[in-house]
Amino acid sequence: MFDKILIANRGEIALRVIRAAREMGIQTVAVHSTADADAMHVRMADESVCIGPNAGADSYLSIPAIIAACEVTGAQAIHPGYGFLSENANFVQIVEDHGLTFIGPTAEHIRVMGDKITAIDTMKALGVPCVPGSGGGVPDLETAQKLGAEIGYPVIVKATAGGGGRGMKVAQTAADMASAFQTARSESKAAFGNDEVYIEKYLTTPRHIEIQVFGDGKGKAVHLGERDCSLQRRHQKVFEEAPGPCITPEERAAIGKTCADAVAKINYASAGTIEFLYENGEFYFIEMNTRLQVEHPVTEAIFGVDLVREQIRVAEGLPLSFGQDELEINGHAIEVRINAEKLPNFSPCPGKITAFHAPGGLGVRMDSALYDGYSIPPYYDSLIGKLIVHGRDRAEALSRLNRALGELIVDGIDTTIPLFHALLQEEDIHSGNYNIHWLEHWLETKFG
Ligand code: MV4
Repeated sequence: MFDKILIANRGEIALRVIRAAREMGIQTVAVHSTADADAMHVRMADESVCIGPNAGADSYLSIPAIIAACEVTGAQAIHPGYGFLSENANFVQIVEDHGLTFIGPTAEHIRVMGDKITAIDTMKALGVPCVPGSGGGVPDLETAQKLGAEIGYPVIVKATAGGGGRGMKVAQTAADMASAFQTARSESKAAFGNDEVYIEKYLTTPRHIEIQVFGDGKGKAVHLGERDCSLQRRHQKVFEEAPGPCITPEERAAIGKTCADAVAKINYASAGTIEFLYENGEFYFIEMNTRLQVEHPVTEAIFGVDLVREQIRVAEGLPLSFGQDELEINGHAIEVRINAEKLPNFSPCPGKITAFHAPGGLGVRMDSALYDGYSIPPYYDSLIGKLIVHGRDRAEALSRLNRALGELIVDGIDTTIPLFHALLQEEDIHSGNYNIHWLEHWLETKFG
C-alpha cells in the first residue's frame, strides 16, 4: 500500500487526485512551477515541491525534477492527471527504473495506443470494429490514390503520430487526394517528426462516442458505458454527457463487452477510453486514450464509482473493487467546461478572479482550483473548472445545469459560462439531436 503519492499536475485534476488519496489515508505531494506557488493544489496537498520556472516544458514536463521531488519527499507513486506526462511512455519507463510506481497503464500499452496505426491494428485483431481504411501506413501518393478509389470518397488522411485532430486532411474527391496526402505528410513531419500517414473512409455526420474501460492489469476488465462528447470546437470538447442520448441499452452492452474483452485480453491496467465515431447505428474505433480523461466525472456520477481511487488501488496491485454485474447506470450526467476564454473567438483570458462562487445542492459537482483573489497564470491550459450535474433523467440534468449555471459566479475575467446559457436555449440540445459538426455550425450562424 502507498503511504505517499506525488501528483505531477496542477489545477482541478491535481485537486481531484488529492481528494481521492486523502479519502484513502494516503499523504500527497504537490509539485508546482514558480507561477503556481499560490495555486490551490499546492495549498491542498500535504507537502509541495517547486520543480521549475513558469513554462510547462520547464516544470510540469520536467522528468528529472519530478523524479527528484519523489526522492526528496519519499513519495512511492506518481499520478500524472491528464495532459503533461500522462501519455508519455518514456516517462513511465523512467518512473519504473527509479523503483517508483506510475498510477496508470504500462509504458508498452501507452506506446502501442500512441501510434495510431498500431492502435488500430491491435484493436482490429481484438475484434473491435474499425473504420474501413488502409489498415496500415500509406507509403506514397500512388498507393493513396489507389486506396482512395477502393475505399470510396470522401476519405481522410491521418498522421499515425497524431491524434486529437492534429495532422488530418479530408479528400472530398480523387482530385483532392494529392494535396490532402502531401499536406498531411508534411504537417505531420513538422509537428511530430514522423511523416507516416494512413487513410480512412471519411464519416460525414458521426457522433463522438467514447467507452470508459478499466482493467486490473491481470486479465480482468470492465466497461463503464459511454460518454457522448460530440459538442466540440476545434477538437476541444466543451459539453459531455453520459449516457449517450442516442445509445440503446443493447448497443451499450454489446460495444461495452467488446471493449472490456479487448482490454482484458491485453492485460490493460487502469482507466482507458476507447473512442468511436458512431453513425447510422454503427461504431467505428478511431483512437484509444490511455489516461484518466477530463470528462471522467460524468461516468462517476451515473455509476457511483471513484475512478481515481480505483486507479490507485490497481497501481497497488489490488483487484478491481467492482465487477461488471455490479455496475448499473443511475440517471444522467452532464459536464460543461468552464474555460478562461473570451467569446466568440475563445481567446485565452487569464487574469485575476475578483469574485468566485461555486454552485451546490443536490446533483451538483464543481471541480475547480479557483478561489477568490486567485490570478490565473497565462502559461497553461484555459480550463478553470468543470461543472457536473446529475439528474434522474436527461431533462432533469439539463434543468439542474441551468439552475447551477445561474448560481456560478466567476468575476474578473471572461469565461465560457455564457456559451452554456445560450446552448440551453437550443431545441437540438434539449432533444439531443447533434453530431460532431453541430457546435461549429451553430457558432458560425450565431457569431459569424
Ligand atoms: C474522423 C472523422 C470522420 N471520419 N475519422 C477528429 C479528432 C480525431 N480524434 C478524429 N477526428 C475525426 N476523425 C473519420 N474516418 C471526423 C473527425 C472529426 C471529429 C471527431 C470527433 C469529434 C469532433 C470532430 C471534429 C472534426 C472531425
